[in-house]
Amino acid sequence: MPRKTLAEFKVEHLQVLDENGKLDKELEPDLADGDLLRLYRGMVRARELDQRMLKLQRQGRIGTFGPCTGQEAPSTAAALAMQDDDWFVGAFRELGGRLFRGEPLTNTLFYYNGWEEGNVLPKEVGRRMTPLAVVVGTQILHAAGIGYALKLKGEKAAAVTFCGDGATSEGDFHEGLNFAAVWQAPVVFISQNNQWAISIPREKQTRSETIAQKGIAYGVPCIQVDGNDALACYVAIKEALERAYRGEGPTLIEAVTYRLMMHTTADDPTKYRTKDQEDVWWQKEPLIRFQKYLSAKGLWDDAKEEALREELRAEVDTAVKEFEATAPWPLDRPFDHVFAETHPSIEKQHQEYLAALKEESDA
Ligand SMILES: Cc1ncc(C[n+]2csc(CCOP(=O)(O)OP(=O)(O)O)c2C)c(N)n1
Ligand SMILES: [Mg+2]
Repeated sequence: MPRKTLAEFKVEHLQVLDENGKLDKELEPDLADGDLLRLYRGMVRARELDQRMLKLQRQGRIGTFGPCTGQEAPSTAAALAMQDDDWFVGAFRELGGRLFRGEPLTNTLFYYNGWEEGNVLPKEVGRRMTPLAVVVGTQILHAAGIGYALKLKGEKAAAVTFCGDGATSEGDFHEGLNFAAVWQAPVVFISQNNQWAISIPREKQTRSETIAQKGIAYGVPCIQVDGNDALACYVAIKEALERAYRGEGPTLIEAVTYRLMMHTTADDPTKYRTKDQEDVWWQKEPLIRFQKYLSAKGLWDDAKEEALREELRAEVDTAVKEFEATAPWPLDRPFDHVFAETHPSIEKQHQEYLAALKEESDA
């Protein structure tokens, strides 16, 4: 008997605003001018803090961090599309979204200076935002579990989680997608495909033509968007959220973007990629095209741009001053947070650590 085709699949790509700022009017989301301006401001705010942190790190004033420059669109658009009751479950390259959800700049600075206290957010902000997840892929499982819990509780809310392209090769990604699909949990999975997992280019890391298609195996609706196009990100995320609120389960969104900076400040990308490669992506970065779009709508001009940049730089300056004026937390503070109650073996290690610190300072 003849072989039969059982199923055929397709993966859609969505772009609303191309790299020159040209709009596809048919696909333009129905956003109020105020929301468009908030979205732009959110992305520029992340860029300003990111670039300032890079200088601070080079001056030895903060520790290692992973810059988000060039990747502002997906998480900021997500934060705009989300309701307060949705959970923001990020990895470590979602500065735009975190700040948009209300994370104070000083918290970011504390965290990247090695103080876990940076993750202690004001109550309303931290209520539905998980701490940064540096262990690649773990947050995907947290989001799947949170989505499951939201469904059990009958809440009309979703978990929105982010991961890199490299993270999609972790077991956690596949378990998270499968779990959320089986339970039809309200989860929006966003993979920021920035083309690199440290020094490994995407082509060497997966044979899949797209990251989006990885959803198909699990029965998860999927789409690829231009991740440097904040409008495309917004449209896809909003659709995914609506699907989740309707009880129709998870969605996987691949946001195609580029890591314009180093992996972290401990990395040197000149060892594995060329400036020409980077320049191609600088032409496609997300802020300039959005600025062109706002200008074409009569919402933006050079004077507004200058005023915004000045205002944000002042805000960052103030945050840096406040951060540097804060007395450091005691070095043994992490021991207080391992368990809610004291534990003999942790206490033993605590005492050893205090003794080692004393020895070091006496030396
Ligand atoms: C489980 C685990 N393995 C390895 C690492 C070291 N590591 C940190 S980031 C990273 C690459 C992540 O690449 P990707 O998921 O594409 O995210 P990106 O850094 O590009 O945003 C690796 C291997 C880690 N933090 N956690
Ligand atoms: Mg990556």
